[in-house]
Amino acid sequence: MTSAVSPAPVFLKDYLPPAWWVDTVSLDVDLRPDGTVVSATLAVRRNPEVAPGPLCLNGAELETLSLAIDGQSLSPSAYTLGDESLVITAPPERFTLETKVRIQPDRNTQLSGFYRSKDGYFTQCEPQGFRRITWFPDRPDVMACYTVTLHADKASYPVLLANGNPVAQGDEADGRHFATWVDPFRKPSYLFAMVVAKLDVLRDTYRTTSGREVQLGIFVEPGKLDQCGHAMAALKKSMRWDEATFGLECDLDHYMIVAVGDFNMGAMENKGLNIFNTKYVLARADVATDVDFENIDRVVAHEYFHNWTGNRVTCRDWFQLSLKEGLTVFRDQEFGADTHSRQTARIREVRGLRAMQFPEDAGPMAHPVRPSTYVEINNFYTATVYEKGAEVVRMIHTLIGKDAFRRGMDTYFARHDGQAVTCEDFVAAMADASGVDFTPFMTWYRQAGTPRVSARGSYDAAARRYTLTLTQVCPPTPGQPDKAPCLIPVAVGLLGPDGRDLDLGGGRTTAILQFSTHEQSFVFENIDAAPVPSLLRNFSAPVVLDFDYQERELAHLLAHDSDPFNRWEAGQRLFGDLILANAARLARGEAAECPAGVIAAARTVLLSDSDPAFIAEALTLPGEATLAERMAVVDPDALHAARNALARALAAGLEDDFLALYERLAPVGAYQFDTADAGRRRLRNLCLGYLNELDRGGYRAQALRQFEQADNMTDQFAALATLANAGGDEGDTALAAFYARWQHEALVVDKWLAVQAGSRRDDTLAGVERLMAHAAFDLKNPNKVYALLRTFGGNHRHFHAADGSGYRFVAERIADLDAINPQVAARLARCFDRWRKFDTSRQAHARAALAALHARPGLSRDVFEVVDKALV
Ligand code: 0A1
Ligand code: ZN
Repeated sequence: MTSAVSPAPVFLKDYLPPAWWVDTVSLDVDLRPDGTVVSATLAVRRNPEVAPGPLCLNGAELETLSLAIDGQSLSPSAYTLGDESLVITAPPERFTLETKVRIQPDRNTQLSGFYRSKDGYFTQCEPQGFRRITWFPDRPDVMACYTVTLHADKASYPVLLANGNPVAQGDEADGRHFATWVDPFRKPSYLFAMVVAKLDVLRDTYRTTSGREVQLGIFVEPGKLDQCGHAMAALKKSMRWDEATFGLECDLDHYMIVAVGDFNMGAMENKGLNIFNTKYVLARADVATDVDFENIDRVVAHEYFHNWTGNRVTCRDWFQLSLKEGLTVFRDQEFGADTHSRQTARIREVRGLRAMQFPEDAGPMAHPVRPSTYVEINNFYTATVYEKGAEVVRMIHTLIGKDAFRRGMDTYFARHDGQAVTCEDFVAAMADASGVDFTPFMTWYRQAGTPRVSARGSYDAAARRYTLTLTQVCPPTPGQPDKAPCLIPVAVGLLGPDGRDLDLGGGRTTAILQFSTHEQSFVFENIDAAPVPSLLRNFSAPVVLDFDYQERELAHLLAHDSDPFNRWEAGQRLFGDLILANAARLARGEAAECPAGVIAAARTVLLSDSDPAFIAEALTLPGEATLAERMAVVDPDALHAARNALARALAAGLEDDFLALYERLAPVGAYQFDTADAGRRRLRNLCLGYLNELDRGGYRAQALRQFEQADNMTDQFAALATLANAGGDEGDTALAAFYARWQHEALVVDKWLAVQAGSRRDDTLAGVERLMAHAAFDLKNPNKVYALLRTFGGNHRHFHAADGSGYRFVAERIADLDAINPQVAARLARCFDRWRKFDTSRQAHARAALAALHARPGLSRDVFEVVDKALV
């Protein structure tokens, strides 16, 4: 669908190198009550490799005060000034451009550019926020050295930070002060950052292997220093890990992390001055869960790793976003696997991929890892670019092995340090270092959609031969009706009747098949008995794999597979198949069933001596959004009821085991965040959750006791979540007590909002509507919006309510929010991605809600793109 004012898309094929380079940037930033005056001095020179042309600078919401070239004020005939562009028609070959603008950070509710938050002023420049600070060729292939001087009132804003090293500071008249920072590294404008605020700081130092001392600082809201220790430890761990794993050292004298409560995303890797959402910095046992602690490790590492993969080597243009994001997610995943548990890390990655990226890849916003067109780049910070991008890097790692991958990384940095490059450059480094031809692999970067692989096995007893035949298809996606086959690494093992791995030749128990055509057969010789195949071990490729497993084969894999991922996977298939079959039964008015074999298989896992974290993952049922992808027409009520029915059946069948385990796993000693303890807590809380499926007052009382007595947020919140989903009054009691206790901890209030928005209770929408008016909610704060509204949008049964109430409610909130913060509004609009998978009545409600949104005058480009594509 298009409208008369459709914003124009941008295309990768139109990329042209910049006609002008900027070598140095000097910024003087003066914060005054009537706005901030930014004076910029740019050393500009013509790019000799490009045909001469005008200098085009980007800007947005800038009040231009003056323009000069080489000290001479620009004559009006020399330039064209628009709202969002400044074109200097025929500048000299090399010149100094001076511009002076006023900006209004206090009115900046988009949180892009320079904006006000509670404790001061902060920046967010990726991808196109720098143009909201000053006129600039705001594209990542223009890299410059920056010097920044900040001036502000000293008492209100004692902290003045920018990228690089502090070189001067001092007092000025009228109680003001200044600081000058010089960043010796050339960088694209999206990595620029400055902070003018009142903050406390936790300082530390780090010595690199080569002996360089780095000053570390974590800046947070006054009074929160006791919540910074974990992030500081994570930073130092990440630095050590990158040295040990990739030989990459920190190149900076100062590495600062600043936490801000108003932030659109998780965190930002600005050179030497990372700016983080408080959610990924602040943690203390009583306010943060084990999952929060682990996420902080991952996000701190992610931003630190960007210093090499993103900052030292950056992206030529925004189509290459996955060059830095896919690779950096892969690196943070590996860090997480090495730091915590490799097997549970992989399970969680895949669970996340299936819940978020697979639906994206099957919906109206589907795009390749390296998109070829976009309307609004902010809409492309997606699960596909990040998580599928990481899977693509992981497949390269699988195909060439760890050592060649390391050589590929070395080659990449040797070739491209200091450059802005493309995904092809990265793959070429891997190809050259390994000697492998990656031409057939490039489909993964170009093609959207999740390939579907079907496997068939046949065993020839006389020939002692097992033949595995694989076929692949990739469904059409917007703009890509016909798909080419992908090169898919399929890791395969064969389990013998005793559950042991068969020898696939030379003692190997896992083979990596390179599956690259529509259909291919792979033959395994010397196989003595019909095996059960263990396919796609460790999830070796981001595909959907179909194999017609029997229930007993899945139970065999669940009990014996030497690949822990596939043990988990077997359980997910067993549960998923049963839930879908039961959803169909319930929709026909029949009762749900639970075969004894499924209960027995679950008991075997529960009572096994596996790692508790693994047991918990194995007994966590697949999510509704993930299962919905397997239904031709989604019936969210039947799906929800079928999933709950299985949970109840498992609880009834394993009640004594859950209870015994709950008691056996009771904490010994005070809380500490540690992988093993976290695993035990996770399993114990899973037992509590299952017991409460039985809807008994005694188990609710037990949950309430845990809620009241816990010395840590993990156990307290798990009990709260159990009660908030259960019947009885205990949920309301706990919710009220939780808010009374934590109302002054913003991040804990977010949990309180989310647990209500995600609740199964029948009156959830009414509750969310009430919470919109609660003092705890604020539509201007992204974390609050994500906690309440996006969680509701992910509440499968309530968002997709048959009467359309969920759709109408969320669509109206998107409209309200669009006037404040288009990026966050567009993220919320993604809740509508899968509306076409539902019945015609729900579709009619969703279409009406989307059409009303689409018709609104003044819709942002961000929301327009999402809604327009949803309606196509
Ligand atoms: N590069 C950051 C993510 C990020 C992207 C955009 C932002 O604002 C619009 C903020 C952060 C990362 O990958 O961590
Ligand atoms: Zn990133």
